[in-house]
Amino acid sequence: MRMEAKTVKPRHPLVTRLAELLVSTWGEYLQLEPYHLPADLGFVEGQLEGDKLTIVNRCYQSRVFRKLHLELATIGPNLDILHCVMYPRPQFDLPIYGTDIVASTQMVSAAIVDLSPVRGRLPETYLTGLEPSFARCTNFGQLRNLPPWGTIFSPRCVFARVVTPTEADLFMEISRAYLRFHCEQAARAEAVDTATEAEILAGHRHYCEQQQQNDKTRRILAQAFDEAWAERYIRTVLFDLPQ
Ligand code: BLA
Repeated sequence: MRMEAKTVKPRHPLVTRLAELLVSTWGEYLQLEPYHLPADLGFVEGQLEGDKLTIVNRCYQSRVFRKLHLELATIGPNLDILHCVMYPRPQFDLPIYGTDIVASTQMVSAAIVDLSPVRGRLPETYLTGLEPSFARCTNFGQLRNLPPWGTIFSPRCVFARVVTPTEADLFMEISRAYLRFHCEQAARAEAVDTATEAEILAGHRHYCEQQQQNDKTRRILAQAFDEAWAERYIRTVLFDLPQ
């Protein structure tokens, strides 16, 4: 394991494009401040069945977001992963933007983007605002079913296999629309009362607990490092709870 500041070069164009979109949109809408991850977990390297696993994290915070996390991982010669979660501070009644891309050189087996509710149901403004983009999902050749722990996702969740360049463009356009809509909502968000805040915090906890059940993520990390490392990484970097 090494700790020096480094970057990975993702090789899949969809991963590169989405990473650039996320960082540039954050810069456009939000006043970014640094967010410090545990010192040894910003850049990590491991071995997965002889292949090198490299993880690079970028993390910020802002007035409304307690943690804006973008992770890029490359495994061996042809697997790229993008993971991103925008955790609002629990004082703001906003859903959680999350996206994950699992890409091999040939195709993207999983591309998911959602604004996940934290108080039971996605607010009406979001349901309506995201609808035109969500409706374009019918243009994906293969939509995927959510796993059993995926009850946290909203009715506007997009989960597809991405094979053609047209599908890659479509995923980018939907992601861009979801992200911009969300940043616009966040810009005018105002703090809630403490009772609502407690409810939101419970919703964040539930979101993280469900995400922690994704065995596919856990297996990759545990194979490249070990079970204890995977557990710590999942609980402190990927799906940590606010203090
Ligand atoms: C699926 N996530 C996966 C898969 C892998 C990873 C290998 C299986 C791909 C497939 O089914 O085709 C791996 N994802 C990782 C790793 C990291 C990662 C190693 O982020 C980080 C180090 N996952 C998220 C977020 C969402 C998410 C934020 O991290 C959604 C907002 C969803 N990933 C998600 C879902 C699946 C998935 C729903 C499919 C799981 C399944 O079908 O069982």
